[in-house]
Amino acid sequence: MAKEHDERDTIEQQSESGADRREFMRGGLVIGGSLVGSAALGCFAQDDQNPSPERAAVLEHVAQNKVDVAPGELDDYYGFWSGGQSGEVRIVGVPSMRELKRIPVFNRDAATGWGADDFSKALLGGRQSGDTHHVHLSYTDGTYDGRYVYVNDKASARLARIRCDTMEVDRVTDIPNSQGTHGIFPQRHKTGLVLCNAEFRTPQANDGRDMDDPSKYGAMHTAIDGETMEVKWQVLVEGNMDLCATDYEGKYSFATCYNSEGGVNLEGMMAAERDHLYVFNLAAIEAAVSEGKTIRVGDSPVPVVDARGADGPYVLRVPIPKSPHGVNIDPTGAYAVCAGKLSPTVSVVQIDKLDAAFAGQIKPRDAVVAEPEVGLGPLHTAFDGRGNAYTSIFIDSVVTKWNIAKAIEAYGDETVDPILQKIDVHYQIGHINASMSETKDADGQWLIALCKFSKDRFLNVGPLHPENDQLIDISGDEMKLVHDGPTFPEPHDAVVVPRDLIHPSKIMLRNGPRFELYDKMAEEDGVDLMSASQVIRKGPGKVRVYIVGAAPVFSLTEFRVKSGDEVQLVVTNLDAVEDLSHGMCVSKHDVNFLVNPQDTKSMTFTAGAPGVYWYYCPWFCHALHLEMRGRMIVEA
Ligand code: K7E
Ligand code: CUA
Repeated sequence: MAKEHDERDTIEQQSESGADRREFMRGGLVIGGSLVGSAALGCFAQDDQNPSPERAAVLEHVAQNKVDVAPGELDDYYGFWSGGQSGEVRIVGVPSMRELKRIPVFNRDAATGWGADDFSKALLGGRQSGDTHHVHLSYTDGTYDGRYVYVNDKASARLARIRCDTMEVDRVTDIPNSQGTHGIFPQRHKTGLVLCNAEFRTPQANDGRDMDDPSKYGAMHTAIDGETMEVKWQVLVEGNMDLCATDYEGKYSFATCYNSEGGVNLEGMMAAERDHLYVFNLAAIEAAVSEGKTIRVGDSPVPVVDARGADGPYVLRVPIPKSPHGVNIDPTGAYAVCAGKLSPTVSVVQIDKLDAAFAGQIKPRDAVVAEPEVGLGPLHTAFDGRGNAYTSIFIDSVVTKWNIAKAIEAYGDETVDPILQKIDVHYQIGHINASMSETKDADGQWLIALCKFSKDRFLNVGPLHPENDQLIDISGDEMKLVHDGPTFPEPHDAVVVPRDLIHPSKIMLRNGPRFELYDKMAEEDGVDLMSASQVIRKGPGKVRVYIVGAAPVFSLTEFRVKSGDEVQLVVTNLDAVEDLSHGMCVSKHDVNFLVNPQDTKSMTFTAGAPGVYWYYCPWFCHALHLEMRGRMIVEA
């Protein structure tokens, strides 16, 4: 990990940008005061006795507990927000709550051309929408390693990966035999598997069989390799699966199940008083896969372990009241906390009791060691690294802070009250997350409350209101609400990561699957992408046009094609200066895409009726930006 960061640092230093120098100077200026701050905090797991200038700046800032980030100042944390129905991921600065970037993932994005340029269109199979709920970063040794962000698509059962160095999607995996891929979670001991839950039960295989017999439907818990993004195996269970979690050791993964009944309508899904937490025994499952104790479902080549029915070596069902939603692992790795949704309780499962439960020595329910009442409609839980938990309560519109050790004490001793504080949030909170909450380095500084309704909190902007992502200071004994953050619908989940763990490049890195595609194309045509400036006829009705751009000119100020030609326009930005993006827009052809510094992109379209069509750079790049254009001459 350290080595990779070093390599990226070198790349950043080579870019020699003004902002690099500014960050460096800023870090240098505050280093004197930083040791006081870090001693007072004592909660970062990294080497705080000898902090890097970057980390020293973070510690200093956090120690002062500044909410306001003044003009020109940088946030202490990166927040990665899902984008819900927008199909994207957003980067939000914490604590300013300023939206810094939108990363298109499963959506067609007009600003960048994502979903329409050749690479992303192929990656998404031509689909133009998605529904992102859960974002999680890759881990090494129980904490974020700053390499990847994984995000689900509930709409089309997919998992995408964003590279943290370029902040672009490089892989998308279609998950077989699944619908409603909802909870996802990467393993935490290393960049290993990413586990993905199918929320919807479907016929297995879904090829026309069993359509009218829901008792035969099932759902898949899918393991995807976080490095290769290949589907490794699936486990078939009878109930549905909602949220997902992994332990810190690589032994188990978890899924909440709110429809153990197998209902297909509301009444049916709510019938039972208890549903359960599925616990997946990963070693037993992988042994079954390697021994071939698997089935195939439909056309998919992925091995499937059939674990439907009763508890067995692969899956354990821990009874949880009632229709549970979130499952979150505390930063010590000792407990899985399941939120009851239709029960006012959260159930605390002690993870080191699960081996005995798998061995039949105790009942699965005996692994539950606490069940405090937290309010009406508990959904998700975050942690501060000081033994406290924060549960989002949807119906009551509050966040309940409670102490885990006290809750365990209170289980059987009613005189103990584990509830420490309830704070109003506005309104109808879904997810909640705290800075580094899902790592062993939970630092107990900031809590993000993602509220579904904003009602009266902002100017009325019509029937579709913004969401309200609120910021709560949890560094002291009491929670304090410090900020309202309107967002476009609908981020479900967010993770908050100290800025020194993330090292994006300021210009494009010419590697990865997209550049494999372009390097192959250039080799085939015998051209150099960094200078190619020509029209190549690839066959009847097919033309490839290479253009390079450097502010404020394109290398071709005109090119000729024939009406009806399939035209592939390949554009390289030669500028290696940060912020100096160009783009390519062809009038009246629905062609419009971004080309970042040192980037190559392409889009394919059909040349229209004979005539002259101006193409131009749509990104403000130079005083002569408006002159950065040329003519596509379409002949009959
Ligand atoms: Cu609770 Cu999709 Cu994570 Cu929404 S899910 S809130
Ligand atoms: Cu290049 Cu505007």
